[in-house]
Amino acid sequence: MSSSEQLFARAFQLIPGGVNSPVRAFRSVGGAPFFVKSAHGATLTTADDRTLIDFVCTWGPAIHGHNHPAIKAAIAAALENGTSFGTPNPYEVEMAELIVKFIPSIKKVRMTSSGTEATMSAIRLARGFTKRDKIIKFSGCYHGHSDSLLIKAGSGALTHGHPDSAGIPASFARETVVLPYNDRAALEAAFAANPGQIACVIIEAYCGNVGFIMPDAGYLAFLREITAKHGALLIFDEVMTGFRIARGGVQEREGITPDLTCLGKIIGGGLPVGAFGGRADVMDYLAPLGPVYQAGTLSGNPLAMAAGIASLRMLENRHVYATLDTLGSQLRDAVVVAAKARGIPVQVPQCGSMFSIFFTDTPVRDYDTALKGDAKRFTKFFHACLASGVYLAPSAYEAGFISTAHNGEAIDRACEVMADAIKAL
Ligand code: KE4
Repeated sequence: MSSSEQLFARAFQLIPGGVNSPVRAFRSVGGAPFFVKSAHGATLTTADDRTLIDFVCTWGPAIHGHNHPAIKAAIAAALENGTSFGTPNPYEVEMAELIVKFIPSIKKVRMTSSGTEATMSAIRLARGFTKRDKIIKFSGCYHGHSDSLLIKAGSGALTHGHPDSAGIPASFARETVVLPYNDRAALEAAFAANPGQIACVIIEAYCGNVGFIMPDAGYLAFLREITAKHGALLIFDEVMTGFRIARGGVQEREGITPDLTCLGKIIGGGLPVGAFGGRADVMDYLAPLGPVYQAGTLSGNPLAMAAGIASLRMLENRHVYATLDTLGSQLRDAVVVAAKARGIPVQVPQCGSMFSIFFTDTPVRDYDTALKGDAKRFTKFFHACLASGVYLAPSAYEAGFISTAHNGEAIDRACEVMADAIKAL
């Protein structure tokens, strides 16, 4: 078996940057990525036969740990009947029934093959339903890589967006208003400046793509109120937080009812899946019933549905979330205590099995304060943990994830490693 170094050299010749998704390239923390040949429970085994305790959990899906026997068995059973039919299949119905049961705001749901497709489709649906073109998103929130959503304002609250990515026409950027997260005045000003023009507001209600940031008390309720007042749809992007923060996602924990919700990750059990759903009157605007077109060759794929159903079935018992919160608190406390003893400023926002570590004494509440974190110190911390067998997201601006498989030895060992890494900073 080739080593990670040999594999990366070959990959680099044929795949841009040697990776199929940029964040995997270690560009923001330096060094070369390792290749993984297998994953079980809380650990990854690399092509170099290193065993790592994994806090990326394939960016969220592996809430039960990697290669869970129940998910494996479900995929194997479905595989006996074929891999893809291109027709409706029984698994899709069961998946839809589970999603609707777990997230009451979702009355109808459409499956996709990625979170990007889910948010892109939800935006198009909101524009079709409201017959308005502008959308509001928040700096620091990531909703996948569709053109309307890869937009970030310059400074200021009411700036017309400037594309973060090359290749996005300025005409697209003009339709996306980017606001600071946790800023009520910015929201009020944006709606006042664009009367009757905002189709929707899309938000990661708990941000997981700028590190982990939670909203100020009352902010989400304010957002729900102002969108309803102005006839704009409220879209919760719960691709990351759905079934993770709570069985019903952030909306269950916060008691907010969005008009549409985007899902992904956990509902695929590790296979490619996304979904979007919500109010029936809005969802019925989708083809073949309505004028908003949306489609996908592998949407509702039987293997992916079987894996996702097995994953969701293991979440029916809500006690899972108490376990995940205990694990998250244990990790947070280990880092905070070590940093205090070392006299290092640190913020460790954590809710259940999502967390991040910012090296700053400023409470992190939005993109600007997140950037105040000492990225150099994070990089040193990241590599010290990795050298001792603990793998964190290779970026200071991502969330960490914990699975039920971390319970016991893995979390205890990880806490030791992280505390030692802090002490060595
Ligand atoms: P995908 O298209 O990657 O399945 O989902 C896009 C997406 C949408 N919404 C939220 C809140 C998300 O977090 C994501 C994807 N998350 C990243 C992690 N920061 C995926 C990892 C990657 O890009 O490789």
